Amino acid sequence: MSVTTRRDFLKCASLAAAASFAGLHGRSAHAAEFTLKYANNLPATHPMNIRAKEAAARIASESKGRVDFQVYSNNQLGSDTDMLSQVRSGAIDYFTLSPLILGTLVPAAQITGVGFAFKDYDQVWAALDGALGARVRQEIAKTSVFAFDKIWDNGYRQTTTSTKPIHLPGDLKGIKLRVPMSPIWTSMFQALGASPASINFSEVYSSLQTRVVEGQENPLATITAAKLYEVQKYCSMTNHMWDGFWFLANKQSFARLPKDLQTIVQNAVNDAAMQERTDVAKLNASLMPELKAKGLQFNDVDINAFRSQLTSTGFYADWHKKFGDDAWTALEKYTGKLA
Ligand code: X2X
Repeated sequence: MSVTTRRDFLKCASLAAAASFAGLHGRSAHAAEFTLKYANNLPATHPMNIRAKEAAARIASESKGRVDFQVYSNNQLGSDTDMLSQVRSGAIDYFTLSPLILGTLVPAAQITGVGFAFKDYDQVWAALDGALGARVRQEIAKTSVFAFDKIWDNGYRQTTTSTKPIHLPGDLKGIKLRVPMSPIWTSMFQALGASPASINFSEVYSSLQTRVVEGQENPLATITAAKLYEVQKYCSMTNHMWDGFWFLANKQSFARLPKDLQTIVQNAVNDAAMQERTDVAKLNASLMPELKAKGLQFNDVDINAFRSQLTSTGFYADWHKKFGDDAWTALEKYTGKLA
């Protein structure tokens, strides 16, 4: 190729550099127009990240390489507290977070985590994909982020300890139990008689390993993915709350995308959420034998005894007052009378 001017030379040099980079890293020589960072707190093996990576590939294909949707699993970009402030500022573009931890920014979002509220998944999805979910997303949208329509699943939470099985609320008395950073989580386990400690998920394994706390609570799929069975001995099937993850988007970042790319991203992510829900429900229903084989000792509990304790200690009455009659009525439309 004959070089006639300095400009031509520089153009040839940059094309040659891009071609060699592409050869080395297997990527197209053309960098994406939009690089989007999605972060979460779950291990790479959890269905959330499996499905998120599939969505990333779908977004790259449907946008013809214009969007590079990057998945940062397992607290790579910081703790939940860090990632929440990053998605609010736009340092990251997307972040999946429990409605209850989001409660530190949007108190009304905690309503979907009221103890023993949803009896089964039919009630959960009717509420979260219905008026209650819409109501919560409306509150979230008053901040610098908004939530995509379809919430991702975490599942029904079970209580594990390294010291003793939990059969009745009285067994929780004085138990140093890790809970996520959320007012309603702390309130509920105080009402049940435990000594809750608010710790980000990024510190849970080490806190259990060093006995800073003796127990925690999570769905079986999350317990398995985070290998918490290595530092816990008992798993009591309390099913004390359903929990999920709102897919939060920074508003300014999303607004910078042309409309066609916004649609591609939202459709791929919402479809991934629906697939992840199926994966997680299947896993939570099937992991007990595997966890038993890893040494976890299981027991069932009398759920009514726990529910009665939340009634008698005024937990339901207190949170009914905090959320207000309107929101509480919107919840009980799906759960039935709670107290
Ligand atoms: O922090 C937890 O326990 C986890 C992983 O379940 C949530 O993100 C709420």
